[in-house]
Amino acid sequence: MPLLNILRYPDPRLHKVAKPVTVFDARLKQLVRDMAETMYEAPGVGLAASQVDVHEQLLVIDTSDAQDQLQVFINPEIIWASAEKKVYDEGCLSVPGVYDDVERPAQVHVRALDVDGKEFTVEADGLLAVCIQHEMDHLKGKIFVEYLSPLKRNRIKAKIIKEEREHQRDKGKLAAR
Ligand code: GNR
Ligand code: NI
Repeated sequence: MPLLNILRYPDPRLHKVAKPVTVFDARLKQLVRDMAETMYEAPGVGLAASQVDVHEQLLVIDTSDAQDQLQVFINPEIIWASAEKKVYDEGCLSVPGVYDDVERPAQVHVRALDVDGKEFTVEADGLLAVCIQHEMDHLKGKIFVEYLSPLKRNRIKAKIIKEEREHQRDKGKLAAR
């Protein structure tokens, strides 16, 4: 049951740019299993390798209600995006407790490889389209709060730093007992 540690904003490692996957071996399959388990446990509808400090172009998504339709995208590319945009109230496992509106293309066509290195394409809309774009941003080192105004982003950073300080203080109290 190896759950991977999810990096939290503003960790600078979240801004690393992921490299393409070139080797499709047992290690890759194990990483996919661990990332899927981590995503389901969180729980989240997607997870990018960058969030677990693995800087390779790999993401897992499951937007199904029953959480039984895992989709794996390796070296994903957006080959078409609609002119039509949609706003979605996004959240991120790396920015817990923060939700805000982000505008993105409503539909995208994505080309990617599966765990065996076989190419496929997906035509996505709705939450899946949002999620694919959100996860692909992670691979480029981009976090959804970077779409928000500097004012909002600074408020989010201040809130996270305050929460972290309180967390550390509570841990200290426990240790002193
Ligand atoms: O679990 C998640 N939910 C979500 C909701 C709206 C828009 C995007 C997402 S992705 C997020 C998981 C995550 O942080 N993936 O990187
Ligand atoms: Ni995210």
